[in-house]
Amino acid sequence: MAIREILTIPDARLSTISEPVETIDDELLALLDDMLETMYDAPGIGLAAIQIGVPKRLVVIDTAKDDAPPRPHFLINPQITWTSEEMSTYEEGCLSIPDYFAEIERPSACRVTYLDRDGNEQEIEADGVLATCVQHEIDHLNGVLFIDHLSKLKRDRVIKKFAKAEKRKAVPA
Ligand code: GNR
Ligand code: NI
Repeated sequence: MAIREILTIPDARLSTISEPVETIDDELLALLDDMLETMYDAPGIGLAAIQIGVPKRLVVIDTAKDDAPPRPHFLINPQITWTSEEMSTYEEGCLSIPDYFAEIERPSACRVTYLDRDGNEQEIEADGVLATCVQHEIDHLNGVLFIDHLSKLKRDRVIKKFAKAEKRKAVPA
């Protein structure tokens, strides 16, 4: 297992639409393990493969409380099959947009189908933080970040701030 580097905005790779996984082999399982280790190390409650530069439709999630035993979920080719009409607002963050948080409105509950590590079809119905997190991660697979749900004005302000910080790193004063 290895901790991989997490891409941050304005890295253009984060806008990639990720490709479905065709075969679950040892290499793919090792990638899922790296994703989980990288997520726990960050720490975060979810991670999509594109965040470590791999454009495959893979997500890892663990929303268990810090004092509870770990409960990792591995989602291969996840698809949202239902969303509630009821919406809820959650303060979201993203490991690819460090130290920035904003309230985002999404469906309060959703159903998701996916393949697990053994290639078995699974379906979960999620609500609360899990529903928010699953939708946030599936957005990543489609090249969408949570700031894309903000007004253009707010989004551009965030991107500009990160682009400036990047420049300062590239050209030390
Ligand atoms: O760690 C994370 N926390 C979080 C909080 C609220 C809504 C979504 C998330 S996901 C985020 C990790 C991440 O960037 N996953 O893509
Ligand atoms: Ni994210």
